[in-house]
Amino acid sequence: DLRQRGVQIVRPIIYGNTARMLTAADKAELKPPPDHTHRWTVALRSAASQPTNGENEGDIVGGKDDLSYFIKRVTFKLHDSIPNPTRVIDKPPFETTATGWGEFEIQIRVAFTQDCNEKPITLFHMLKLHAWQVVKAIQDDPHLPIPPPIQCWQYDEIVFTDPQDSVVNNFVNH
Ligand code: SLL
Repeated sequence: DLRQRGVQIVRPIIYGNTARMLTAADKAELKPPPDHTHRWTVALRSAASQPTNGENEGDIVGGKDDLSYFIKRVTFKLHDSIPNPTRVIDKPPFETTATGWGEFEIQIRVAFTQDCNEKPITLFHMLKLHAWQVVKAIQDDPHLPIPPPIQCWQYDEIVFTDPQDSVVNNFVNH
């Protein structure tokens, strides 16, 4: 139970969502309820390395760095209207996908590996589906093409103060 006094470990993360409007092909493939308008993914990722610009659909925004050397589990608590609203993710990628129509706050609980001996943290992300200026333009002109996918991310840092002595080395190479 030894801790390294005066040491701080800082790991940059991003959390947030991508979303896009359902296309005719999505509707054929996924057969969502008729009131569903969007398909979205909420995720927690490293912000440490090799970011992509998220320009292409399916791009992973944020680093490709694997957070599982200190994160044991990420639990996404979705709106109760969504099937299976508590999504427990035990290995990377720490993300979950759904279709729906509405925006709501998602609770993201991050549990660390046991050897870190740190309390879980909770992050909150407001799911974003609609780029309002684009929605307005489509209302005004229904012939406009489908709007581009949305990227809505928040940067943050996970900080361990006086970390457990036995885990400090795990962080050196990341
Ligand atoms: C509210 N913002 O405050 C709304 C909630 C809930 C969105 C939005 C349901 C998807 C499904 C869905 O999109 N819920 O039926 O699977 O009440």
